[in-house]
Amino acid sequence: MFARRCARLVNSRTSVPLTSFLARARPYSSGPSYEHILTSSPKPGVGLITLNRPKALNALCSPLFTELNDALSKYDADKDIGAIVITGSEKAFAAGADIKEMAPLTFASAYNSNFIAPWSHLTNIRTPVIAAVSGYALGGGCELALMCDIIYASTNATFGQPEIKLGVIPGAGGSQRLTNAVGKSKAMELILTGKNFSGKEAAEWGVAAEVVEGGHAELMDVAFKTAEKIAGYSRVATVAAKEVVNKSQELSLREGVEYERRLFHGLFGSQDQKIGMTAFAEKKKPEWSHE
Ligand code: DAK
Repeated sequence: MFARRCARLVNSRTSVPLTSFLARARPYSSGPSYEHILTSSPKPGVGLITLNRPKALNALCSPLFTELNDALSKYDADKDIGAIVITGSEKAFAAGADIKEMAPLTFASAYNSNFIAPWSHLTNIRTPVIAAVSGYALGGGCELALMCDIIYASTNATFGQPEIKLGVIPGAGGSQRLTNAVGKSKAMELILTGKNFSGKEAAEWGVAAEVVEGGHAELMDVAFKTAEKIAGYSRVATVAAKEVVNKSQELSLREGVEYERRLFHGLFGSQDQKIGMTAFAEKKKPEWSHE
């Protein structure tokens, strides 16, 4: 099964340089066979989700989102997984929501079916999620990356919110999350003109944590290195750290600082606080219990 999936990946237009990490990858054992994504665990504690609709530049159709959400939920519930990486191909992270699926929609059909509501599921995932972006991350693809906790971009990454060119506006949080990242004036310029921005600009403007020189393989190396590092810490602490940083986007400074302090106090009830601080005092490597 996995060999077949890998072959599909090699033969597709994704041109992911597989040798560096898939040789060590294990299929995600409890994962079902997906049609539009690939899942594996290429490093200890790391769950990888590769968007895999190469012919449509990974356009985010509803079935893809159903699979993505399923894989995210399974990784989130897996005690062996401490970080998740979402990526696409060298050419496209995701070129947006599937325009061909959206084109015939009416208000009634979109409203009645709650079209694209499942998009926000990613924001409920408690495990840290890294987006590794090569190629196009447009519209919903850019919004998907913005929902992740850390973005790494390759030098060939092309971000943008081009919805204005289609007669609509960002619909999956782009107007809010992009504005939080780049500020109002720059976000207005990007969203009102629909112009793209590069991986280098994404890093300069704070959208991405880093732009990685080289191709997709180098990008994945950086993403895996960070994911493995995060997965090597106490899950109790990493989940709490993610939660408090996210609160900074929603609460006032005073409320956020109080929230952080409460959670900090709460961590003294965890086994891993004792394990981490005792290991430091004894000059040993902590063996986390994740409890
Ligand atoms: N949807 C469907 N198919 C797409 C697609 C997309 N977004 N992007 C590309 N494709 C398909 C193309 O149609 C083409 O298919 P075939 O013709 O071969 O069958 C194939 O992928 C290759 O594309 P191109 O031939 O166009 O490739 P190029 O290299 O020439 O151009 C491109 C690459 C990325 C510049 C171009 O494909 C492009 O401009 N794509 C559209 C980008 C875009 O406008 N994206 C934003 C879509 S709107 C919501 C949540 C989210 C959203 C809305 C609501 N709610 C929660 C309510 C999101 C909206 C959007 O994302």
